[in-house]
Amino acid sequence: MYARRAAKLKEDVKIMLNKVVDPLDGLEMIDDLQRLGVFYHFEDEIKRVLEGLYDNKFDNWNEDDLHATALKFRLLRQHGYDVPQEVFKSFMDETGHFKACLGKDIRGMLYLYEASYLSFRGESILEEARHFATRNLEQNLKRKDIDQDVAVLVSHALELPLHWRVPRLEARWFIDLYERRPNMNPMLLQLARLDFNIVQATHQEDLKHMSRWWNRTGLGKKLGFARDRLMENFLWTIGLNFKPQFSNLRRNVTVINALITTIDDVYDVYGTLDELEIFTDAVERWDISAMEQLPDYMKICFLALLNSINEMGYETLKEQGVHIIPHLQKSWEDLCKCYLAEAKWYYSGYKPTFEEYMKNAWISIAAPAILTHAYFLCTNPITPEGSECSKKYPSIFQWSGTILRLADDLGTSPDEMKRGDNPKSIQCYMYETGASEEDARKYIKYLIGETWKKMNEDRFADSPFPQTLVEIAMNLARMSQCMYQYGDGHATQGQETKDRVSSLLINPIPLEY
Ligand code: LA6
Ligand code: MN
Ligand code: MN
Ligand code: MN
Ligand code: MN
Repeated sequence: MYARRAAKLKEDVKIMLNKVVDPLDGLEMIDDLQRLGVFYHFEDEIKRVLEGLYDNKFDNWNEDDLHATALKFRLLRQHGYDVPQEVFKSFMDETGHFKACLGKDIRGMLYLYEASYLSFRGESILEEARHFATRNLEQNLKRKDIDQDVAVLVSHALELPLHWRVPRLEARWFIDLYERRPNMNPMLLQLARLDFNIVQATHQEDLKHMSRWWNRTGLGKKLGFARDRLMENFLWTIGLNFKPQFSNLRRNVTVINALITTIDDVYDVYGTLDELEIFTDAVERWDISAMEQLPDYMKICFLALLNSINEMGYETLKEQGVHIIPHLQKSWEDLCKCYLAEAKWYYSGYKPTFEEYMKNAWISIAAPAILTHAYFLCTNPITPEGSECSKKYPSIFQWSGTILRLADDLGTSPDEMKRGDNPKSIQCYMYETGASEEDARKYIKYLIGETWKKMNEDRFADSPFPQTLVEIAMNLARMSQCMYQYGDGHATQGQETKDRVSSLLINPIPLEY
């Protein structure tokens, strides 16, 4: 019944989208569809609307409407249209600052703020826009007479901009807010709620399957020192790609995440340096005969890795006739070598420079391993150019890994330093510059922002990757900013993660019939 109802609503929304005349109406509808999490049903229609707008070039942009200009800029850039930052020039005075009178328009400020996060390096107008809008929104939030629904939107935006937010989590949050909006479209609201629940049922199937798999491996029970975090490992995959047709990707990435979380603990928490050398060597050889030399607890871990990854390779060989195991293996070898380097730093008390640390750390956080596997799991046909991603990781893997690493260090390094671990980005920066921890943290957050700009630029570079993979790379960065927003959401089993699991995976949205 739900599926039939949703199908009908989808048709109605398509008709509505195709009838849009006023460009601003079209843009707002797209913005809502995205935030409500139902955009993926309307990719062709959205493209058509944006294409029509882009053909207008930049001369007849609505020069006195900040909200409209900012929205148009943000959506076009998000979808890969080359729009210059200069479209905001008409809102600035001769001194190169945004006109003070704009500050009265909170909605305009909010949209300018969100648009500024689509920036590239060195775009000074957008940099100025970000400062101006942030300052202004912070001040507005302090006003007693501010509209409560606006206040909720503004503080949500200031906490994390839309461009950095995980689409599925944002959808769950926005659906409730949208319901209260005076001019909301009941058809969109209904579709969003129904679709959320229908997709959630698919996620529950994925989770059941993966939970059985994890229990069958016995790793959680056998390796008492390692994090037993199937739910969290699965939650990441919802962040990376929630679309119902990507179950296979989510299931396999859950396996990868579980192996990463376990093996990371082997290196950081339990293994002796000698054992770690042997394990690294075994992963390099990728052969059953390497089992002989491993201690028992590593045998089960190594065989789980070998079997799981080879099985993924088997599926691809069967489906596409392509032999990908050497590529997958390479990413594990790189990962383990970087783990080993950190273990050596730790045991020798070595303090790398910040740069030396980061060269290793964007790989040791496993982003290249995750994204390499994701490439082979979401691409058909796999191409020779794309397969090169394991030989030389593309820059988008590096930006994604850099953000994941920095966000992880912000959230996990306090506990890691207490337990004993190699110095992380914060500590390396402090040793090298003499900065306080507070300043080091500020610097790391600044770097996350700068790295996002590079990621934004990469959207416009030639790439052998499907859009799905580019989205996954960005979503990995987004998910890390969410998981480590209040500390270590991956490991500590705190309330934030529990709430996210409940709202995304357990509780459906109540429907009125
Ligand atoms: C990192 O933990 C870890 F296990 C993660 C889950 C982060 C990214 C990997 C995924 C998505 P920890 P370290 C599975 O903070 O030792 O221990 O590199 O990583 O800092
Ligand atoms: Mn660790
Ligand atoms: Mn580690
Ligand atoms: Mn370590
Ligand atoms: Mn960490």
